[in-house]
Order: sequence, then structure tokens, then C-alpha cells
Amino acid sequence: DAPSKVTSDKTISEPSNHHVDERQEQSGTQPLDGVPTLAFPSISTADFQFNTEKASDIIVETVEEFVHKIGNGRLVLVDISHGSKILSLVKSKAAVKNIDPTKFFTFVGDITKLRSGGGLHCNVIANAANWRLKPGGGGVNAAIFDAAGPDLETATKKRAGSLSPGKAVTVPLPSTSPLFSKQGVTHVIHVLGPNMNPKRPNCLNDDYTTGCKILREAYSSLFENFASIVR
Ligand code: AR6
Repeated sequence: DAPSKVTSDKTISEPSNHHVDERQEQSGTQPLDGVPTLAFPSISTADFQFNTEKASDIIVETVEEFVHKIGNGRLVLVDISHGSKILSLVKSKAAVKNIDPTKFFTFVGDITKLRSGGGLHCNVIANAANWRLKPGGGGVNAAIFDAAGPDLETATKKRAGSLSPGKAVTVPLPSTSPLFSKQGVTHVIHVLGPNMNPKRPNCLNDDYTTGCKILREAYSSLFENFASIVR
């Protein structure tokens, strides 16, 4: 069995490479390259105003802990903007800790268009949700509910009516959702992070002892949910 070289166009035209055929036959429950991948936004650091320096430490530490518990799965921290402070902080701290760059990396792009817009297939995406698990409200939550269509709200309601800070819930996406058919997303994991914004519910009023504990719990819960999908 010859090793497959999946990155070159030349390989695709090689008739002897049956790996290509296998990939085309896949049902959509796995990414095309066969590697389960979770794309996640930085929880709480925009609308919820959580300190990015502290958040970056927590992301890198929880990733380091979970990267060995997800089999051949990968974790990708995504942000929509090129000048993303959280992405650059996490990138440098992950490098210092020598976290395997094939298992964890950062990516600039719209989390709802990773396959069509960025050529990165992620079968699972995380959402920085609100406690009611409702569409709208701006940020990544509004973008994901918009892109997924009404299917996501219906499927979410079947799983949970609300979420406490630090918790996550996995929602399997119906194949009728455009996020499934166009982007290959089979599951959305809603995560509720700690809130430091006085204009939003459950504001922690700068209590970073509690805030850091909740953010850590949120990422652990997110990665555990992803690990259960991979298993
Ligand atoms: N693709 C990738 N990353 C994005 C996108 C996108 N389309 N949109 C935003 N981000 P936020 P929070 C990044 O504010 O701080 C909502 O209203 C963004 O740059 O979405 O946890 C909910 O309903 C940032 O790095 O989430 C909640 O009420 C990250 O996603 C509240 O906001 C998270 O930013 C949650 O606030």
C-alpha cells in the first residue's frame, strides 16, 4: 500500500491512489481528510469582555491537557479578524509549550465558512453562546445561528433549554442545515463562558478568581464534548 500524498493535485489524478476514492465515499460524518477537527472561537473575550491575556493562558493550558485525549482529532482556535490579539497570544504561548502544531493551531477566518472560504474542513464547531441558547445577539452566536438556519434552533431546543456558565452542550446538526451541506459541519457545541460585561446577564464584576475558574471549566467541558464525538 503506497503512502498517500494528499496535498498535491498530481496525486488526485493518480489512478492507483485508492485513498482518494475512499475520501469521496465518506458520508459526511467525518472530515474529508479523515481527521476529526474542532474549530472553536475564543470564548468570552469579545462581547463578554474577558481579559485576553488571562484567557490565552487558559486556552493553552486546557488545550495542552486535552490534546492527548482526543485520539487523532485536532483543535483549531479561530478568529474572524487578522489583527486578532487572542490568536497571536495563544499562538506564541502554544509554541513556548511545544504543543504539537498538527494537533492544535490557530486560523483566521469566519467559523461558518471554514471549508468554502478557507479550505479547512472542521466537522465540529463551537459556539460562544448566551444562557438562553437563542439566535442573535451579535458575535459568533449570531453568525452560527444565521448560517445554520432554523434547523439549529430546533435541534438545540431538543437538547437543552438553557446553559449555566462553564457548561457546554453538543447539538447534532440535521443534514438539511446549510452548515452541514455546504461546510460539512455535523455538530455544534454551544459553550457559555464567564461574563465580565455589566450589560449582559450574570456579570462577574471583575471577579477573575471566579471568572478564570469558569472559563477553564468551559474549555474542559467543550473539549470533553468533542472527545465524546470522536470516540
Ligand atoms: N467567525 C470566527 N470568529 C468570530 C466570528 C465569526 N463569524 N464572529 C466573532 N468571532 P463573541 P463572547 C470571534 O462576542 O465574548 C453573543 O452575543 C470574536 O472575534 O461572539 O463569548 C452571545 O449571544 C471573538 O474572538 O462571544 C453572547 O451573549 C470570539 O469570536 C455573547 O455574545 C467570541 O466573541 C458571548 O460573548
